[in-house]
Amino acid sequence: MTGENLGLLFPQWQGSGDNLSLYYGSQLIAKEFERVCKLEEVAVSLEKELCVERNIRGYETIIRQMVDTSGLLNERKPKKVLLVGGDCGTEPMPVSYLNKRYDGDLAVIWFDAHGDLNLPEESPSRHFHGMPLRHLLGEGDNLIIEACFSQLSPKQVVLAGGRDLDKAEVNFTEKHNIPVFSAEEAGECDPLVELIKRIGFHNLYIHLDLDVLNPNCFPHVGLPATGGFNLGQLSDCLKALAKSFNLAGYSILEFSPSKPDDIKELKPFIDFGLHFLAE
Ligand SMILES: [Mn+2]
Repeated sequence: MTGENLGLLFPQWQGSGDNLSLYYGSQLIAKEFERVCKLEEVAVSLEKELCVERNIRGYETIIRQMVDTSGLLNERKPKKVLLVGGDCGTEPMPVSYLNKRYDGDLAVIWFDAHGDLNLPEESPSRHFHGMPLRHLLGEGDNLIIEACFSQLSPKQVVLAGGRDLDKAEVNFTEKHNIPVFSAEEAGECDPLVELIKRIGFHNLYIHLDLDVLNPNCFPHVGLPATGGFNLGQLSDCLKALAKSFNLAGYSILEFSPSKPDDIKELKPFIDFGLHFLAE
């Protein structure tokens, strides 16, 4: 790993409300990376009692952990970021940092069964992991938006494998023309590559919430949703994207194991991350 690439372990689980296995899942993934390279860890609270403030569960902890991540990014100023989470609420700092660093020339592919596009006041669960993309797009809680390094515009965002979106999220994607590719439509990602080329982006952020995978082949997530990518298809897809663009950021999130062995299907996605960091 060169000095300009940052591997970040951010085991935040508070965005899921109460799923501490996301914490342990991130540590398991990190262990695989750390056979090869060092990751920087953002310290997170393990206190189970979380208050709802400003319509977000665990708000105070989440914002504190966000500020710590921001400090780390400011200090290291990486050119590339690998993010090992944790819940999807770990994304605002790494994505907004890279978007600023690449001056808006960054397409963000959101591989996720969910939209992560809720506003705090619209979220039935108040769980922040359903809200990070909306905040990255500049809507939601003011203090979180202000903590971000930059804002995305809707034309930078593509949802891949999204199939369990709330009504308000569907309305938002339609209003802003955010494309939503099903696993079938994405295939091995040629249509995604073509779309991003057509818009003219050179740099890419790949958000990988493991619930984008079909639970028949990978059920070890907090919020499984019927359908989705199979393992080989997703792995081919990531490779096709990385071959066509400069990969600036990559995350692996929401691994919720019930036993350590559950990690074995993740090998292609960990190898992909190792390759990314080594370049
Ligand atoms: Mn998600």
